[in-house]
Amino acid sequence: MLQPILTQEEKETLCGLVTEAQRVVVVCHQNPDGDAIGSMAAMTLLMRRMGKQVTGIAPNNFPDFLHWLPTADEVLMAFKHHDSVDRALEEADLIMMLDLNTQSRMGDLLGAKVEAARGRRIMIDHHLDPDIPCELVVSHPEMSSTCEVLLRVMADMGWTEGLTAEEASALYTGLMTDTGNFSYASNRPEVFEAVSVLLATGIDKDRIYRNVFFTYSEGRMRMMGYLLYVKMEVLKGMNAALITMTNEERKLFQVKNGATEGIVNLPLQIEGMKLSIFLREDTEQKGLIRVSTRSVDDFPCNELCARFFNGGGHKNASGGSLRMTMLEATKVVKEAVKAYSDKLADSPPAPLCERGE
Ligand SMILES: [Mn+2]
Repeated sequence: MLQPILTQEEKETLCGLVTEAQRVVVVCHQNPDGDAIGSMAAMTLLMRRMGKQVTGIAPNNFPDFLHWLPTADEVLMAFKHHDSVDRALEEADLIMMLDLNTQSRMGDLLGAKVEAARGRRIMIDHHLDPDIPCELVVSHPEMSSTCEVLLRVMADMGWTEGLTAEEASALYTGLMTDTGNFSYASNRPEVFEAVSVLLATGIDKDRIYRNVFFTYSEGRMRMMGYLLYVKMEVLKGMNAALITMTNEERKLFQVKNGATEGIVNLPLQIEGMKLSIFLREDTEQKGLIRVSTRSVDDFPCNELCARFFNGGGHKNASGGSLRMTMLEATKVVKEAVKAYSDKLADSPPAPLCERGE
């Protein structure tokens, strides 16, 4: 069984906020992912089950592979549905912020509108350092996803009584996408207890997997094959790989914007690989090369990107850009890899688990 995460006082606060609210707005972060849209969908369905009027608002568009989620097609976009967004926020008694910890994560436009709204606020999230004044903050950075936090909140409140398969499929999507289908951030046994609760509603998790991950176009699949077979350069001895792609090459495959998403992750599947770098020509600005980097373990992509690629980000995932030709950018990559040779070149493997004393 799922252990409680809310105190008695928090339960009473949440119960009061929900009971007194008639109109609820649910918001998520910019460039929404499966956890953002999944938690919004589940919360929307839950609040409707409790008789509330609910409006979902996202700062901007989300990927096509999330549109099958229940209620996803009614989500308002702050960047284009100005009037309906203003009206929903004006009328909201309660604003629920999901999968975000700071105002900036909603983008300037929606962030300012939410700040100005008079409704009371709840945050449910799993990012470090929550930083928005709220009546109730439920923040659990140790958890896999906001969807996991939300399910635990629902269980504490007794709202999982009558949990529907639609709600469960939305929550499962967030758990699945934020853990790379349970390949990271998912070692806690509670993750699988949560999954078990969701599966008990009869959802088809295999179909959800296909809906989200098996959605490439034929062109995207062939482009991936080409980039791996023809364009991937493995920097021997450095455990690093480089893939480059020009706009000329992109045209060969007639792929949509966003089709290069995820390409940078692929070389890390080679045994022992520590760093992967992907360079692509920007589709709009001539002479601009976009840089994406990914690493495993302790290799600091953010530091590398700040030093060589005018960028930054997270330790294992960062990006930047260079104003130069692809040939020149390739040279910068090789210099960068050389500068980090002490961290990249072969060393004895780390033990899988610490030995007890
Ligand atoms: Mn998340």
